[in-house]
Order: sequence, then structure tokens, then C-alpha cells
Amino acid sequence: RNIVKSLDFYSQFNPSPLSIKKFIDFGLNACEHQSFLFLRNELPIRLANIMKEISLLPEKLLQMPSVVAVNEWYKMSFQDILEFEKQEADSKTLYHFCDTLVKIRNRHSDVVETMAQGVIELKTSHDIDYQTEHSIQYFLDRFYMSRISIRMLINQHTLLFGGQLESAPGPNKSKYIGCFDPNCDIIEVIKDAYENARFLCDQYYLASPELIIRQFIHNDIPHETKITMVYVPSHLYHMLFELFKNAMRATMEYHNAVEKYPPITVIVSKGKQDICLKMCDKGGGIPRSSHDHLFKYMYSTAPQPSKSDSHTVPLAGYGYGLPISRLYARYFHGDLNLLPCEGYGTDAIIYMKALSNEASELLPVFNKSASKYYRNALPLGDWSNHMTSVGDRVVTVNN
Ligand code: W6P
Repeated sequence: RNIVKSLDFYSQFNPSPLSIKKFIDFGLNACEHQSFLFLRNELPIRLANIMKEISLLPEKLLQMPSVVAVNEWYKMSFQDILEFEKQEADSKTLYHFCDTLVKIRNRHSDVVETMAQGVIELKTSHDIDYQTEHSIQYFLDRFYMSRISIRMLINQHTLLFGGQLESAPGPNKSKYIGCFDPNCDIIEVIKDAYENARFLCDQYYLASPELIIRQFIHNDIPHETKITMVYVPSHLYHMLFELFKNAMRATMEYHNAVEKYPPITVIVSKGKQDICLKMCDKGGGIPRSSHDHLFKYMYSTAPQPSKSDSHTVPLAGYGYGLPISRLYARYFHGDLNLLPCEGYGTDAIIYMKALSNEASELLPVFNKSASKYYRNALPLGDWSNHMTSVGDRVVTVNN
């Protein structure tokens, strides 16, 4: 079968979201053969679903060299996995499958930067209208979420079955199940992210705000003294590190003339359904009008620092950090919100599901409703426009 037919075939199926509980249950009775059978079907489905969406992108974006490259990587990886469609699952095949997954993971390691580059290429060569910007935002959220999910599946398989070369990060790696920590100590992750952000902050500003952590556990959850959960520590770390960098920068810039900087406070609460982290800075906040922009891919105008640069650009501007952090939160049905109070400071909140069976993957599905976003114009606004000056002649079209 050719690739077009295979794409049509696999994109008819919806991805199957897994809950954290499923990942853990599977990891505890890990069976490589079963994992192989699942992935050789599920990976082509997830790849085909997002590749169909790539093909609906605005023509001018699709022609950008970086986007062409990303598209090629996806086609190669899709075909690499289809090799296993009809293969017998003997030990040689299983070994080769692991190897192929590692190869695919490496091939796609720079997808985020490359796609960002494609958007920059488009911005510098074309005027982008509101509609195009909207579909690119819609696409990138779905595209990066798909990528997070595919990498999760690949990481789980290679960590569980890939042998001695792979090992989970962290000191208690033996307690990990793939990349999940069944006893993820949230305050430890907070301290870790804080220390590393503080290191950058000290380098740049020669000072940094202190950290205060307070924890709260719902009255109906007795006998718990330490907030732990089943989670992917690297995802939580990624979100917190990003938020700390922003909170520190705001604090340092807003109080630049004083000796003492107001601390950053993190509140950690565990309820019956949710675990919430609220990070409060007194960095002067931001105007409400720029709040939405913080999550827009198109507003991170500056070229992304290259990998070798990234260590020398501490607390760099709002890149893709916040939108991607929000995707990590949403990936397991949590969320990430910012509540700025201009003139005072900003609260950033991370919500996570406390129950591992409710924390299921949130995956983009390719269907008619998704395609509409790319084809149709945005609906005409049915609220008044912002600030019309007295005397302006505004023609309103009713339709
Ligand atoms: C700010 C802007 C921001 C973004 C994300 C997290 C914290 C903060 N503080 O002023």
C-alpha cells in the first residue's frame, strides 16, 4: 500500500486516550508483546490524525522550508512504523521495534523549534491576517499536544522494554514506572524548579526572590501529611520552571530599585478531585489586554534561541514556554491559568486531576469539525467592536 492510502486508512480511526491509571496498570504487568501490538496500531493512528491536519494548513505555511522538513519527518516515521504492520512478533521484531522508536524520537527532537522557525519564515515573507493567525494557533496547540502524546507512548515503551540503556531521571529511578512517579512529591518538584530558575535569575540580576511554600489538604482526606500524586515529574517540572522564570523576571524588573525583593509564594492544595498549585508573584502584573498574547505562538516574534544559546539567555522572553506548559497541564485533563492584577502581581495556577483514572490523555481528533477550522472563516463578531470614536462612520454589515 502507498502512503496516501495508509494515511486515509489510519486517519479514519480516533486515537485511544489512556489514563494515568492505565499507564500504571500496564507498566506493572508490563508485557512487551502486548505493548508492541497496541503501538503498531495506535502510533500510526495518532500520526495519521495529525498528518491530515498538517495537510490542511494554509498553502503559504506549508511551503516554508521548515514546515516541509517537519512534514518529511512525519512521513518517514509513519512509514517506519508501518513496516511492522504484518510482522510476526518474535524477539527480533520486538528488538527492532524498540530501536525504530528510539530512531523516531531522535528524528523528531527539534520539531518544536523547527515549526516555530516555519512560523517566523511565514511572518517575515507574508502579511498574516487574523484568520490565518487563528488557524495557526489552533493547529499548533493540536500539533504539539499530539507530539506530547506520541512521545509519551514511545518513552513508556522504550523505558519499560528498551533495556539497560534507558533509565528514568531522578534519584529514586527504581520507583518510576516508565516516566511516571507513582509517589511524585510535588513540593520536591517545586523546590527543584525554583532552584534552577533561581540560578538563572541570580546570574542575570545578581539577586533573586525567596520562595515560600504552603500546603493544604482537604479536611475530608485524613491521615495525609505529604502531598503526592501519580504524575510525570518532568512535565510538572517543565510547567513550574517556566512559571518561576516568568515570576522571577517580573519581580526583578518591577522592583529594580530596592534592596529586598518580595518573595514568590506557592500554595499547594490537595482536594478530592483536584490538586492545585498557585504561584503568586508581586511583579506588577501585566495589563489584561496582553494576557491572551502570552499563550499565542505568533506573538513570540523573536527567533527561538538555538539549543546551544539557551543556557546563555536566562529568563528569555515569552517564547513557546507558556503555551506548551499549558498543553502539558491539559494533556492529563488539568489546566494552567494566569490571573494578573496590573500594578500588583500575577497568580499562576496549575490544576491537575487528583485521581489517576480521571487523568486521561486529551488528544486531538481529526474529523469534519476539525477540518472546518481550517477551511471556514471565523464567524462574524456579534458583539460591538472595541472603542469606536465619536464621529467615526462605522458601517455595520448585518448578515
Ligand atoms: C508576570 C507575567 C507572568 C507569566 C507567567 C507567570 C508569572 C508571571 N508574572 O508578571
